Parts: sequence; C-alpha cells; structure tokens
Amino acid sequence: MIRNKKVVVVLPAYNAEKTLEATYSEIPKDIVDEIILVDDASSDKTADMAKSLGIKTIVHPENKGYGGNQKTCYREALKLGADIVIMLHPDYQYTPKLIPAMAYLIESGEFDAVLGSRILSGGALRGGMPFYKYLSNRILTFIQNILLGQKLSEYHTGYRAFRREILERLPLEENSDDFVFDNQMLSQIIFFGYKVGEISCPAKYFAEASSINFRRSIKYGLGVLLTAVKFALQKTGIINSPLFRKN
Ligand SMILES: Nc1nc2c(ncn2[C@@H]2O[C@H](COP(=O)(O)OP(=O)(O)O)[C@@H](O)[C@H]2O)c(=O)[nH]1
Ligand SMILES: [Mg+2]
Repeated sequence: MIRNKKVVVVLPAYNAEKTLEATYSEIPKDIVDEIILVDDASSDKTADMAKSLGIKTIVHPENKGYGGNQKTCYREALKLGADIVIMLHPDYQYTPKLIPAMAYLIESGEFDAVLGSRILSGGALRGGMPFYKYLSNRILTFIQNILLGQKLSEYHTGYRAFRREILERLPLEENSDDFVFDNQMLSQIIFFGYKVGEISCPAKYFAEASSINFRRSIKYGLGVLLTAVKFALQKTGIINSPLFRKN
C-alpha cells in the first residue's frame, strides 16, 4: 500500500523455476500488497515453486504466449482491486528493488505509466545485452519516437508500471498474444494521451533470463514497425484500427 493505493506485482512466467525465488526475495513486501504469477504452461516446476513461495498462482492449461499471459495478469490484478500494477519478469533480469521508485511515480499523479529503461545510464550493455539486440533497440526506438512523436529512451523494456485506469481503458484484448503485445500496449498508452515516465534500470543477461533468439527477435521487430505505422495512420485518420479504440 502506498497512501491507500493497492500495489500489485504481476509476474508473467514461462519456465522461471530457477530464477523465481531470487526475483521474489527482492520484491519489497512492505509496499507490495499482492503478487500474482501466471504460469503459461511451463515445462518446468514454475507453478509449484510459486505456490511454495505463497504467491497467488494461475496456470494456463495451454501455452498462450507472452501477450496472452499478460492479458491474464492484468485481468487478475484488476479483480484484486489493484490501483498500481507493476509487471516484472520472473527471470531475474530486472531488479525488483526499483518497484517502489516506479510505484511512487504513478502515485504522485504525474505519470500513468512508468518504464524501467535499460538504455538510460547504459544498463543494457553493462548488463550484457547482445549487441544486435542493443542496436535493434536503438534503431526501432529512433523510428518509433518519430512516428509516435515521443522522446522515450526505449520501447522494449519488460519492466513497467501502470495506473489502474490504463488497464481498464486500453483495448488489451485486441492485442497480440505474442511478444509484440508489450509494444502495442505502449503505443495505445501514448495514443490515448497518457503520461509515460522513465527511470533508469540495470538489466542482467544470462541463459535463464534471455531465451528469445534471432528469428523471434526479427518477428518482434517487424511487429513493432507495423504497430508504429498503424499508430501514425490512425493519428492521421487514414485507418480505423480496433487497436486504438478505447474501452
Ligand atoms: N507466456 C510466455 N512467455 C514467454 C515465452 N517465452 C518467453 N517468455 C517470457 O517472456 C519474457 C521475455 O522473454 P526473454 O526470453 O526473457 O527475453 P529477453 O530477456 O528479451 O531476451 C520472459 O519473462 C519469459 O518468461 C512463451 O512462450 N510464453
Ligand atoms: Mg528476459
């Protein structure tokens, strides 16, 4: 709770058995009221591990993908009456210690969404992000900033905080069930005029924290470009995509 606002952390999990405990142990329990893990039909013991740690655990009977996983995360967080929701990967890539910093930025009323940026202050390369991912991130971010009219340091972090209203208003069910979900969501947030803040965040790259290969990265990159183009076309009234229709 911060100033009577309920803080909920959601963990979209897929084969996170080895890293979940480390992630969980660093979540600041003094301000976090509830932790929800959605297990996307992992082949390891992610769900058992989560339950043994006392985390509220929901298991998808079938693999839905990273976006499908987040749809469940946000639905459940709203059901629990969350005012501030922080999405954190349970792969121990981002430090949970920054949850209060992100939550307080939302609580201040100045921001509706907050991103933990690995680009600000060089967290990505120092943490060992593969150079091709870094370069793609910079190029995609450059193009997105132009098409979306923003000045963000990156659009691709998996560490994000949201005000409740965002989760209620965005047409999240229209989004992809795959990795591009994140990017569609952020584009919707900007399209609807919500205020986005950023904080600098270190990130660690090791085998368990990074499974997306080159091919999936290419697919993601193309999805990102398509989303940015749709945004620009919608802004100018050339298309009317369900992606940008408010609930
Ligand atoms: N639901 C779901 N999540 C996945 C899948 N593959 C990866 N993830 C999750 O997506 C997030 C990002 O993937 P990750 O491999 O860490 O990407 P990277 O850190 O950007 O290289 C992690 O939290 C993974 O647990 C999948 O098939 N389904
Ligand atoms: Mg990762």
